[in-house]
Amino acid sequence: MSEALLNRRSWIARAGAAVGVLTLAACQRGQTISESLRVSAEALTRRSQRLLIPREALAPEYRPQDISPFFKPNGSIDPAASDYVALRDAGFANYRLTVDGLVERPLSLSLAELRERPSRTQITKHDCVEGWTAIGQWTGVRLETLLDEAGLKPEARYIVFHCFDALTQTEDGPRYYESIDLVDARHPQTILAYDMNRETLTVPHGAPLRLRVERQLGYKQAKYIRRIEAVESFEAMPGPRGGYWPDRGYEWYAGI
Ligand SMILES: Nc1nc2c(c(=O)[nH]1)N[C@H]1C(S)=C(S)[C@@H](COP(=O)(O)O)O[C@H]1N2
Ligand SMILES: [Mo]
Repeated sequence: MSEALLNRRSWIARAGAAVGVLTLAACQRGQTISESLRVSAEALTRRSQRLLIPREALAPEYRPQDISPFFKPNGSIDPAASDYVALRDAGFANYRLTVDGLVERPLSLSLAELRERPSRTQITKHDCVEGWTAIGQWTGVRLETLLDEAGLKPEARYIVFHCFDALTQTEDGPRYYESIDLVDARHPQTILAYDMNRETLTVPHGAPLRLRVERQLGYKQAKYIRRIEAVESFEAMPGPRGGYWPDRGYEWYAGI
């Protein structure tokens, strides 16, 4: 068993012990057992990862033979925005990733330039709130590499991913975006992937570049990234709660 899995098991054991203590405490306050269990289960999901599992911990990684034969493309699978369509029709030869906002040296990088940088490959499990999972292999450049190259200003606290697609699949619908904090941004498994399962990322899976932030749920894995922006607060983001789905009621921190 990998070290990550072993570590995860011992956190789960500690988390279980914490539930026991919380449940006992709640019962002593006169709550019913089912009420106290519900309360303590909520407390566990909300706080366990922050308190019991270090945010820096690695997500489990799998073996090549574990890769799912089918990985469901989900959400946007064929963006209609004209700027995207033009890039796609030219094989993304003219694509450039912008890294800007609260940085000392804004970057504008072609796919070839992204591929020249050190890469990381990881086989991980993707977990969608719709109730499916799939294991895939991702190769890309670590987000931290780009942030260090651009030089984050001290005020920078969140990283926003601006995408090409509108989930309505229309030309002018609200475009998808997501954001993460600097703990996740600097996490070793947080990469901007240009390859999936040893092949160039396809359009349904987010070509030419998509985020993998492996300690969080599927909707945080922004596809079709056009711009990465460092900001100081949620006020500087496109919507009120820091992401396309968070703005529609999902958790901003979607830890798994
Ligand atoms: N830009 C963009 N990113 C997105 C989405 C989307 O619709 N647009 N859907 C999200 C959801 S809900 C999931 S489960 C994953 C799906 O990734 P996949 O298509 O590679 O399976 O992408 C996420 N990232
Ligand atoms: Mo999802």
